[in-house]
Amino acid sequence: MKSEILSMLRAADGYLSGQQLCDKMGVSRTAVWKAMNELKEEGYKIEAVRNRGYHLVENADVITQAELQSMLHSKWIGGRLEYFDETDSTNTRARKLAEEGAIHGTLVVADSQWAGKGRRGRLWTSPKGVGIWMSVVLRPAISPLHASMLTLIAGMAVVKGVRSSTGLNAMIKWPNDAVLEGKKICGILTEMSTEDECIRYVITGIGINVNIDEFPGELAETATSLKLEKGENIRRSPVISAVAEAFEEYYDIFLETCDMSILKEEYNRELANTNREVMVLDPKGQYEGTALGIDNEGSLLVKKKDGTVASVISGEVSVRGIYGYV
Ligand code: BT5
Repeated sequence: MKSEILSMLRAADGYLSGQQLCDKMGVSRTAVWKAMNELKEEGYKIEAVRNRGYHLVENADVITQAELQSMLHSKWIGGRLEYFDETDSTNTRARKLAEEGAIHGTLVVADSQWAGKGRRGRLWTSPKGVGIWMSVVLRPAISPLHASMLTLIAGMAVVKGVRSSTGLNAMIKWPNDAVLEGKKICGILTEMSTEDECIRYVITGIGINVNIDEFPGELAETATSLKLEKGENIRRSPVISAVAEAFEEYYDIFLETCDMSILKEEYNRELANTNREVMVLDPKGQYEGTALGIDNEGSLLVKKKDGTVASVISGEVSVRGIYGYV
């Protein structure tokens, strides 16, 4: 009921009387009044004006189950939605749900994580109320060999979603970051479960720093948030919604070929690493070179000092800028 009220208040573009809300939803005045009070307690600013009705003052940054339901316009992402005020890690939650049979597109969102995960056991700082910590359960009928490209798809979706919802010109740092002004605003963690060389499920976790004012210790050098770059508070739910829609769009295109051939050109335009001097941190030995862009398989092409071009596969190595994070 609360998500319906939110949708109706937004669509009303003015005031909506209690009676109109009761009639449309077929509930009592008391039920509407109770739901309004709950929404106010959750942080929404709802004005009630005598003889005119209710009006939603649209700038509170609230994420709840009802808020997300009323804001998501995606086709299949969020078909099942699980929201948590706090959790260990949305990826861990999504994994458990997937093991229990959760459908393709199940979306897990948390307001805070106490054990947010980065790649290879690293930690992801996920403070309360100021970030987007979300994971999607995917069940693609593709070879596990192609699954790492889903990270690239997610990167494209973040960049497009952030741009369309905030106007900020985020770029991709291959393979799993999005950056603004050379600093990290987003990290992506893709995990997979396979059986007999088939994918059982993939979890794509996306963390976006939205209204974080300050980063602890070393992160102060490498991380930033949408708020720090834009200079104003940003509502998270429209960003979640825009990223989900963009993800669906790119996912469908990716499935046509199971590689990056159609998306490569756009990806490379959004790539912050292009033509940058990078250090490839390969466990077999690190080397420097110039990043050229990705190939059809999603590997990063790096021109080495001796003129040869290496194709760097994500998952095995990290890439760092020589003159900064990118
Ligand atoms: C990542 O790993 O960047 C993947 C992060 C994925 C986070 C999302 S949140 C929703 C979902 N649930 C999870 O539990 N995880 C996913 P990696 O490339 O390994 O980078 C990790 C490194 O980024 C850390 O070692 C820190 O140096 C840095 N870092 C940690 N928290 C950060 C933050 N909030 N913003 C920017 N950098 C951060």
